[in-house]
Amino acid sequence: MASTLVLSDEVQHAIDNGLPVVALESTIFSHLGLPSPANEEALDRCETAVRAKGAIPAVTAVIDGVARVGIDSAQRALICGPAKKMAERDIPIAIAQRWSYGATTVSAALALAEQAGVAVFATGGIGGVHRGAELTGDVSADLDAIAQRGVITVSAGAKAFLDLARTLEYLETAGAPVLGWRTDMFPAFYTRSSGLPVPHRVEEAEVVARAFMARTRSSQGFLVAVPIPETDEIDPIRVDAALASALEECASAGIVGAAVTPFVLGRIAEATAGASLPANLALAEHNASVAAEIAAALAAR
Ligand code: PSU
Ligand code: MN
Repeated sequence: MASTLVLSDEVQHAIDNGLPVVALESTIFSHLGLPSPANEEALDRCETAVRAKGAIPAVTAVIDGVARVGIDSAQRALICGPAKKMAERDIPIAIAQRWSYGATTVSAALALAEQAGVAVFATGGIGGVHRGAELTGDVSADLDAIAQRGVITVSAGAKAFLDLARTLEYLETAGAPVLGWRTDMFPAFYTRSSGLPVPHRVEEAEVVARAFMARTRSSQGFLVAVPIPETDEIDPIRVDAALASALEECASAGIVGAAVTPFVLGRIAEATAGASLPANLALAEHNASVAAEIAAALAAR
């Protein structure tokens, strides 16, 4: 894989010169993450938010069998199109089989970011421990990647249809610090609080950067949990009702494994009559902005 990782000229230049860079996953921008044209809007808004804070955005993907960190303008249309979902374990297959577009999940994006030397990564929501994982064993590979890749992940907590308490327990066991961004509570994606406390609260990017520099192994990753902006939050009662029926439908339709997340997200979007889409865009943009602040604080050190 090392020999086939390609950086865009802009990202290569930024890394060579110690400029702040923010890696982005591509699943969220593909047809798997958001419907068109919301996915294109998401990409625009995330990139603009990163640049507004003086950092360089670096979308991660496998394109025509080549692992990339940073895309050029000709590749943007592809990024916003149909894709194969690609976790970290799938990267070598995507390369060997020359997938036209493997969209990175959090775990895949972290693997490519770390290899490229990018220290900060922004996403919408991470995967985690699924409800009923004691029976299905469904624990997202995102969690181990967050703990084991030396990269700071910025997300709006984990998706609300997960078992958030167990997700936090898992991160504790795996050794990933969870930092609440100006909050004491772990956020639940569409809503600002899951009701579960985070172990540490931080107010400033500078403190995140200082903590990251002080980590006890270079392979340790951090999770910075950023609540969705107040004005974009969705009514938790509406979300819960939509979630419950989506999960029931998922179970009765026999949907398992990697297909669960896209299915449930699609059903929530339908059931909340589009309220979840603007919320998803707003939180992704906000996370990108916070990530860029952290990347700038790191670059300044
Ligand atoms: N959150 C979203 N939309 C998504 C995902 C997360 O709002 O599409 C994607 C991310 O790429 C994340 C992945 O890494 O789902 C997790 O999938 P799984 O649960 O199968 O590990
Ligand atoms: Mn899974």
